Amino acid sequence: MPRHEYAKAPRRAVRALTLLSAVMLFLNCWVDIAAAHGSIVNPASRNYGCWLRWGNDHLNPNMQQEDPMCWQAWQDNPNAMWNWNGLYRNNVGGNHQGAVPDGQLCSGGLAESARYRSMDAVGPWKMTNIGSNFTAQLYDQASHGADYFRIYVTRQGYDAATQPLRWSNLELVRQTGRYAPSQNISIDVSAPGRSGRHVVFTIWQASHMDQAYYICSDVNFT
Ligand SMILES: [Cu+2]
Repeated sequence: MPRHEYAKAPRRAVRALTLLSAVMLFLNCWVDIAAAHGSIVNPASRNYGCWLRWGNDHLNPNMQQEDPMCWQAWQDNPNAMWNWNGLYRNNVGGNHQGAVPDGQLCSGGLAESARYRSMDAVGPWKMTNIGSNFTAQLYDQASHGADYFRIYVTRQGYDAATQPLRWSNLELVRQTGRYAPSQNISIDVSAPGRSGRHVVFTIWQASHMDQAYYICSDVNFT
């Protein structure tokens, strides 16, 4: 082999690597679109909880009796459950209260869209038992990271089983700083002075673009 042939090999390797990274970038975007996003998995968000309990058993007629709120969501639009990780709003510019009206907090103000309006339904959503100090766990398949989280818990006296959720029902109990991209993020929360049924309302401001998630988790303070 002539001497100059040796010099071509590294160039070929660089070209192959460039192509490979282009392909990986493309795959990464594709995964982001297809598999998407995330939610609070513990205490489980409304739609993640439905997916967890019924995703493998969605034709079971017992759902109506055992889990009426998931059943009404399933009847209204099965995608509320299948797309449990896709409840977000783009380009809200940090004006969460402007974008999300009272009574629509659990659909992120998306009551107009058929997919998520069932999340705002008032009734006996299944709860996760927690104590005053608990950890909120985000699972984010796309590893968007976070500019911040704001975690609110309803005030004692509010009853999510009979009253629509309004901003005035909420107390901000935790505001965080930034989180680096990761599939799993855990946030310690303290919400003393509560018992029984409550809603944990999480705003997750993702970092990859102006994308805000509005997440209701039904909890029982024990
Ligand atoms: Cu996303």
